Amino acid sequence: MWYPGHINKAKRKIKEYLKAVDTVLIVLDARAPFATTAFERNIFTGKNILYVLNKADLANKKYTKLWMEKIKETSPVISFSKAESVNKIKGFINSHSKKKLGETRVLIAGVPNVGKSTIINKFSGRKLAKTGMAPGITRGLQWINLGSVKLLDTPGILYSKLFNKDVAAKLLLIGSLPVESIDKYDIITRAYEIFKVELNLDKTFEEFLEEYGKKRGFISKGGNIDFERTKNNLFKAISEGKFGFFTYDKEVALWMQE
Ligand SMILES: Nc1nc2c(ncn2[C@@H]2O[C@H](COP(=O)(O)OP(=O)(O)O)[C@@H](O)[C@H]2O)c(=O)[nH]1
Ligand SMILES: [Mg+2]
Repeated sequence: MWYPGHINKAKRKIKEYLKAVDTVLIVLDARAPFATTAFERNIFTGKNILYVLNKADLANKKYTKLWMEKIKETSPVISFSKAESVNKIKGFINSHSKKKLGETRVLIAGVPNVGKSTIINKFSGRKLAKTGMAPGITRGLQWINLGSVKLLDTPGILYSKLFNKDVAAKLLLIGSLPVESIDKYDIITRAYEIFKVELNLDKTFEEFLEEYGKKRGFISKGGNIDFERTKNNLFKAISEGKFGFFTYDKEVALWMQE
């Protein structure tokens, strides 16, 4: 399973910086709020934890509402998407944090690609943090100063071993795990099984790929479909919502925030 060294480094750095913050803004993907908690949340124990259900524009609204209600039972949460005004998050942080010496220091955390850097950039109004489709694009740690709020962007974190196949498959569907990095074929086929329910498909993965690759002209020299290219293009399209807006985590009962 994909686990670059920089994620280990990110965890060490986060632990170091945690001493300087009181509030942690955990960014989850609204399409998979449970799968996007696949990291050691106990490193944040004792901190004021706030949740953002991000990319709500790509999720099924009915489930976002259910997840909001569930998470609210234990922690403050808001839903968000990059099309909205960041004042929503500013207000949320201000109403749920205690200022120390006149300022609130907030660390933003989450698995790769949930939109942490995009939020930071909206906050600053400038393009400071690098954003992008490639998970792991945020490497170093940087503070963004905004009057009384100081924000720290961090690189994505994940469990070093994703034992749960469903979690890995959902992280693949939302683009938090790059498909190129997945060496276990059963995770890819599991992702397709989860995805096909949303579209009511009865095709096998191979049939679907064949059709998708042909339609886009991804043909290799021998005349067969270019499997790698088709697979990579397909999972990128799914994660960007090209097939529709789906919530893959439907069981809110999975939420057990201590
Ligand atoms: N549709 C949609 N895309 C988003 C949203 N937030 C971020 N993105 C996209 O998701 C990708 C990853 O964002 P980034 O901020 O780099 O994620 P990070 O790895 O958590 O820092 C980028 O292509 C963003 O444009 C959102 O609310 N909606
Ligand atoms: Mg980032």
